[in-house]
Amino acid sequence: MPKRRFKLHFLAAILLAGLLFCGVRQAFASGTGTVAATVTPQNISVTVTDGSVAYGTLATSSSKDTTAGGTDDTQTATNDGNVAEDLSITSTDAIGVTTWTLAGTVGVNQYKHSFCTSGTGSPDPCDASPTWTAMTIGYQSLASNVLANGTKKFDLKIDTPSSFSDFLPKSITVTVLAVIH
Ligand SMILES: [Ca+2]
Repeated sequence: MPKRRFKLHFLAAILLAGLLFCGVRQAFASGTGTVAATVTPQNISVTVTDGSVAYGTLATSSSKDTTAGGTDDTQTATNDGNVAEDLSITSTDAIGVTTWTLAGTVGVNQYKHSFCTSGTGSPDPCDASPTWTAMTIGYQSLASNVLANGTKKFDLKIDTPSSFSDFLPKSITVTVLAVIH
């Protein structure tokens, strides 16, 4: 056998032995196990449909609501997040030239804006014997523990001021806030 060829064979044998040695060593010196982990990003979200109420043109010291006996425009808050939520509600003043201040009673340029979630009506509970709660600038509880994809129906009611300083339209924003239950 030429010397050079023998050397190559010898080298190959060493490499092969090395590979075998490593493979054997690995098989006996360690092992692995796995954990398949998943995570879902928490989403806290709420939508209100249809999200628009028009009370129309109203006289002083009058009221109008969104029940079947009023504008028949019950609103639905939907938990479109992926965790159970608590919902709360607030109203602004009525803005436009002379602001109507939100209050628990009506007065001069002072109005009341209420919400209802309970009554004896069906399918809209507030269509009969509604329980109204005057909204405030701060949030008040609208619903507790609304499950993901769950809904809460509510109606709104306005009581107009005892006197007006102007006769131009007023804009009000009602906001529903969702926090994790
Ligand atoms: Ca509407």
